[in-house]
Amino acid sequence: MTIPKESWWKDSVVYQVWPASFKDSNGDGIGDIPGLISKLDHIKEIGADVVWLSPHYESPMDDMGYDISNYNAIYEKFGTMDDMDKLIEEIHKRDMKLILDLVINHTSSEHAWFKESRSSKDNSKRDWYIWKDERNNWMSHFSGSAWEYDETTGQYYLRQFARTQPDLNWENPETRQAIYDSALDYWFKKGVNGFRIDTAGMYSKVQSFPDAPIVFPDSKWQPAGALSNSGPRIHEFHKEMYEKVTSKYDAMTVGEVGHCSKEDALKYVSAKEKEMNMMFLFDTVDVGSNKGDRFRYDGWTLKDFKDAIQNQCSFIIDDETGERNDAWSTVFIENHDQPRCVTRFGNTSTEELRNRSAKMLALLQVSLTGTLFIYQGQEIGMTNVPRSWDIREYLDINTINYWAAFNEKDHTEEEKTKLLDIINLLARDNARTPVQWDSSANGGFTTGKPWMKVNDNYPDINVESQKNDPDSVLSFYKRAIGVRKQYRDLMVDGDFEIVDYHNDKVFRFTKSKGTKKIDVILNFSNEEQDVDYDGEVILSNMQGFEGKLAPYEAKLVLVSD
Ligand SMILES: *[C@@H]1O[C@H](CO)[C@@H](O)[C@H](O)[C@H]1NC(C)=O
Ligand SMILES: *[C@@H]1O[C@H](CO)[C@@H](O)[C@H](O)[C@H]1NC(C)=O
Ligand SMILES: *[C@@H]1O[C@H](CO)[C@@H](O)[C@H](O)[C@H]1NC(C)=O
Ligand SMILES: CC(=O)N[C@H]1CO[C@H](CO)[C@@H](O)[C@@H]1O
Repeated sequence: MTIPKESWWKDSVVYQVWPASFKDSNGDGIGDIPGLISKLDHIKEIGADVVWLSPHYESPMDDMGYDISNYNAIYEKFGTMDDMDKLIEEIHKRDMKLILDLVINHTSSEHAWFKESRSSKDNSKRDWYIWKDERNNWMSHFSGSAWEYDETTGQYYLRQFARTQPDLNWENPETRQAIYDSALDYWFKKGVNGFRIDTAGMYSKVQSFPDAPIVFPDSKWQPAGALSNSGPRIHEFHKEMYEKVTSKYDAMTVGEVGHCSKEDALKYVSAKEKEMNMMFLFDTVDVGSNKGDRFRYDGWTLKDFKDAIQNQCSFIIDDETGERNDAWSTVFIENHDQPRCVTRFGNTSTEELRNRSAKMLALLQVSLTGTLFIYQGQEIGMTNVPRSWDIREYLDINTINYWAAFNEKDHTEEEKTKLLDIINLLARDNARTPVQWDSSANGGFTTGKPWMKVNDNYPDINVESQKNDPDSVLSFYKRAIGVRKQYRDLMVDGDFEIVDYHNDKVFRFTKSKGTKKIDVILNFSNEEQDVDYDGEVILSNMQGFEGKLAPYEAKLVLVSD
């Protein structure tokens, strides 16, 4: 089967829901599926075509649901299987599609498969996980050894994340089939339309499990790197999953592969490889940060930002011929692991600039090539948490561990303040505060006590107040997505070209297709400079034009041929 050239997922606008913080329906302070159903019309009105639901499965929640104890059950605080069936029905009723998170590198140690596997060395599922007498030097992504000693049988099991997240043994065909049946087929049969594939590059490990090369001389444990990332059989596994499952449905698949070269990335997403449709590239959201440690941050420049966007848009161009290749790209600037874009890349110093820069970033996003992903709250310009919040309000395990490790050593007040500034700018917690629905208590997210504090600015920034205001960020997102759909060939699929790469104040680029062209001008500066354009403005975050743009002013111009 070949993928049709213009597949539905290319044009789709995907709206990501992180269920714990979306909408609570029963007052327990945690978002849930009935809450999500009650807000589907909001998602539809923005212009979204697909809902991506972050993990909703049964889980002890050691890692916010990325530790699944049953692929065919729902985390009880999020609702029931009936609620989930209803969600699928209600989404389809609105002519939208649903994709789920697919977490199959590991399960929770509470999963029935692992309970059996650990029970004895001759259990029939022993080989479904990775057991060894001796451990190598691999490091867990959540610090320490990647191996956990299990007293029951006196062996170690591999767990590259938390100790309660044992890695599945993909070498065993029976295990793979069970994963396909339980984690994928079960949900396809219920009518879901695809998956966002977590840690999609990690399933195949070098089977001799050698020690990893030493990159941190001061540590006993070393990153497994290529011994477990894009390992020897990874493409065989993805091809099998495609052939046996995803190709049987008209599915959308988007992988999280982490950092890899374009050449390696294309092995996953080139259509002829028959593996997955597209993957996330992290260049834009990582600008200014060290790739292995986001809190080592030096600030970003507009040139870095342009480079990142260039990489993302030229992902579908063959470097040698300059022609289109057969891969597809993604566009995103927020997700559950990123801070809020208006704080990170815009300007929140005044309400006026905040509104304007949120709209400028919206205009940028809708103009870029690939499938567009929007994260809950982005559409109303939700911001990072205030700098004045106590560090104890941050609940993400990543932030908590980082701050604890930092404080084990001596630091000056100045160094502490600097790290707290960076945490406030970049922590994942910023994306995880509850969605601000209205100006009632807790932003209308819950009638109870929210599991995480609601951002104090909810009286100013909320869905209700923006819904009927034609000048709001929300109204702008709706309009911008409408323009993206109207000029689909240029905006979703046009050829991207930066006009003034060396300008560090203005980001100007064109998108073209045949003789048609749009000119996008974004003012990231506060400095005097004239600008000229030729054509009809079809989208702008400000009225009028006087030879120069205001700070954070953005214009999308349809160039006349
Ligand atoms: C935001 O704009 C204000 C007013 O022009 C300026 O003083 C400030 O430096 C800007 N902040 C950022 C982060 O660019
Ligand atoms: C910013 O947008 C909000 C929401 O639409 C609106 O209430 C507010 O008046 C705007 N502020 C300014 C200064 O434009
Ligand atoms: C960007 O905004 C600044 C501040 O208003 C202005 O001086 C400058 O001319 C603008 N740049 C362009 C290219 O219009
Ligand atoms: C970006 C992302 O979703 N990362 C996830 C990768 O997988 C680990 C373990 O499943 C999660 O903890 C991360 O959140």
